Amino acid sequence: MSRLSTAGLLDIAEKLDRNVRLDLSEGIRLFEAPDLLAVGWLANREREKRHGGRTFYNYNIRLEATNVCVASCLFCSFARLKPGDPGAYTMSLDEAWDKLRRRSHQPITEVHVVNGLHPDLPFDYYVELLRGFKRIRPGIHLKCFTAVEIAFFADLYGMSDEQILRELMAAGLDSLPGGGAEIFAERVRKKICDDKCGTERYLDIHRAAHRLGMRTNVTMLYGHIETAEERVDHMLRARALQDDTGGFQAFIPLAFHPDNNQMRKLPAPTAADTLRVHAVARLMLDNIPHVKAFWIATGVEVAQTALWFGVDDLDGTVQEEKIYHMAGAQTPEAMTTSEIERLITAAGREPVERDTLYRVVAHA
Ligand code: V47
Repeated sequence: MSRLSTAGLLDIAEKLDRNVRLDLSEGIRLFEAPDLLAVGWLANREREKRHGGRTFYNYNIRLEATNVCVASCLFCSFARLKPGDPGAYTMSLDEAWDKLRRRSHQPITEVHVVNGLHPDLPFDYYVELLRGFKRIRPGIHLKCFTAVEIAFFADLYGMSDEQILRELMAAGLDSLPGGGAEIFAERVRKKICDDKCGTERYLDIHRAAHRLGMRTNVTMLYGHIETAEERVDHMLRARALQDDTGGFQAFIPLAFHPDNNQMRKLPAPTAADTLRVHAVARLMLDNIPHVKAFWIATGVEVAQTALWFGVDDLDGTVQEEKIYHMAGAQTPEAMTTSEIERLITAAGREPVERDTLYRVVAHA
């Protein structure tokens, strides 16, 4: 208590004790308080209230079927503007399906797909992509296409966002990943990703997905030009939608990686910043069950440390990843389930393999 008092956080601790939610100014204070361990201690208390020491991970693969993209987000090192540009690729459906097919010996439970916004592919490409995955493995969970992709499909193929979601669900879509959120504040969005789906539409698409019965995640790209206030504002907008729908499963802060993109002059966020962002997210988001450290983005060691700073989930095995590795990530592209379990156990936490919907996976 005396440490919280010295840190100037006693009133916040008392509010949390009474289950009173924190407001914008308190969120900013949590970013500004010098005592990172005091903030982490509070976040850990909230984490343990919800999950004890349990730490979730899943056995998944990542697939980026194309990096052709009409958007020009300043932070992106992955996108190539046109088919035929150096480094541009689009997988055939068979190549994409093969990523799952050749892993038939692995008990994978999720395929996570994120793509560039390709201007020339037919809608059928995406429909068939999903159908093919389900043919190969009927029980697999398909977490595919960010809200930004859904908005792009709707505009390109002349359908409503909801129609696109319904058609993709009919083809096997099970949930939406959280990508494309970046920072909700219009000032930042205008500077770093002006030519893709805006904040209101991102949130509306998640709202529609929740209404249709899907679960989704929400991300936040941090460590570039955003202020502490804009980070907290981002969290509060996610919290407000969650009050209405309850459909978000996890909040995922994503650390900005500066290599090979138009913001390369900016330094990458430090470990202290990463730990704090995850901790503040746990403290502000009283209604989102999970805070995930995406270890590819944070680095393995920081993700492990974050398990004492509010984080209860480490994403998954991933196996192949391009978006971060093209932006300079030094992390491996894959971890085995036993490596993830060792990391969690060595941190004094209890590993739990989950499926995408956070049901415990028991292997025979
Ligand atoms: O929206 C792109 C980010 C996101 C960079 O829902 C970058 O479970 C840092 O959303 N530096 C896509 N970040 C990945 C994503 C995700 C990851 C893990 C789990 C889930 C989930 C979702 O990657 C993009 C953007 O915010 N990104 N470039 C970069 N240079």
